[in-house]
Amino acid sequence: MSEGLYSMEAKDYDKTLDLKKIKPYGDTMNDGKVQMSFTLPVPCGAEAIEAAKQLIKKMGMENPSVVYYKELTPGFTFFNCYGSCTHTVNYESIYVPKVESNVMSMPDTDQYIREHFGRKIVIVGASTGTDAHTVGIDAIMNMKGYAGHYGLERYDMIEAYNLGSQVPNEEFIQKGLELHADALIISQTVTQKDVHIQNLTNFIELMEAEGLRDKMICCCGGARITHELAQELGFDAGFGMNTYADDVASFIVQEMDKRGMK
Ligand code: B12
Repeated sequence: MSEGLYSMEAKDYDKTLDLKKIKPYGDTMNDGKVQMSFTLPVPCGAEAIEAAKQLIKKMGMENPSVVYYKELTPGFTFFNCYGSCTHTVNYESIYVPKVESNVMSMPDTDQYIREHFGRKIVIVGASTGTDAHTVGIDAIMNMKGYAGHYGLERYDMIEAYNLGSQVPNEEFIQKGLELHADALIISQTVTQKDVHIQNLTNFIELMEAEGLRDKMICCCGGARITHELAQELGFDAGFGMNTYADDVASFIVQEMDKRGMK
C-alpha cells in the first residue's frame, strides 16, 4: 500500500480485547466511540454547539463532535454527537440475576403440562394500570405469536385469557379469581416517572391483602423490566426485551411444579 492517507495498515490498530477493561467499539478495538442524542434548553447556534461539546467532555468523553443539530422550537436545540469514552468496565465481574428455568418449545411445554398436571393451566394477562400498550402482551399471548414464536393461546394445554390494556389491578385480580388462574402476567411499557413501579407494587400489595400472592404465579414483562427488578417488587419473575411465550410458559409450569401446585 502507498504512503499517505491510506498508509495505516490493519496491523497498526489496537486489537487487544481485555474483558476486565471493555469500552465501546466503533470501528476498531478500544476506540471507545459512542453516539449520543440529546436536547439542550438553549437557542440554536454556535454557543449551543459549544455547550453540547463541553457536556460530552464532562460525561467522560474525548474528541466530542456534533454531527447534526436542529432547532426543535425556539429556545431548544437537538443534537446528534460522537465522542470517545474514556471509562472502562470489568465485564468479568458482572453478575445479572436471570430467570432460572429450562426454556422449552411449545410441544414440550404442552407435554410437560400433561405429565405433571394432567389438566390445562390457566394464564390471565393484561397491560394494567394506565398503560395503553398492547403489543407486548399480544406478542406473548396471541395465537399468531411474534417473531416466529407462537403465543400462549396456541398451546394445547394452556387456557390463555388476554384482557387487553388499561385494566385496573383490582379488576385484573378479580378476573383471575373468576377464571381460576394459575398465573397472572402483566405487561408494563411506560416507565416515565416510575409509574410502572407504583402500579406493579400496587398489584402485589392487592394480591397480598387478598391472601392470593402464594396461590398464583405472578410475572411481569416489558422493555424496561428486568428479572431483578421484578423480584424486588415481589414478582416471581420478570421478562425484558426479546422474550417470548416460550420463556414465560416454561417458567410458569416449572415453578408450579417446584411449588407442588396441582
Ligand atoms: C406503539 C406505541 C404506542 C401506541 C400503543 C398502541 C398499542 N395498541 O399498543 C400508543 C400510540 C397508544 C402509545 C402511547 C404512548 N406511548 Co408509546 N410507544 C409505542 C412504541 C412505538 C412501540 C411499542 C411496542 O409496541 N413495542 C413492540 C413490543 C413487541 O415490544 P415490548 O412491548 O417491549 O414487548 C416485548 C418484551 O418487552 C416482552 N414483554 C412485554 N410485555 C410482557 C409481558 C410479559 C408477561 C412477558 C413475559 C414479556 C413481555 O415481550 C415482548 C416480545 O419480546 C414505543 C417505541 C418503541 N419503538 O418501542 C413507544 C413508547 C413505548 N411509548 C412511549 C410513551 C412515552 C407513550 C405515551 C406516554 C406518549 C404520550 N405522551 O402520550 C403514551 C402512553 C399511553 C398510555 N397511557 O400508556 C415511550 C415510553 C418511554 C418510557 N419508557 O416510559 C416509548 C418507548 C417511545 C419513546 N421512545 O419515548 N405508544
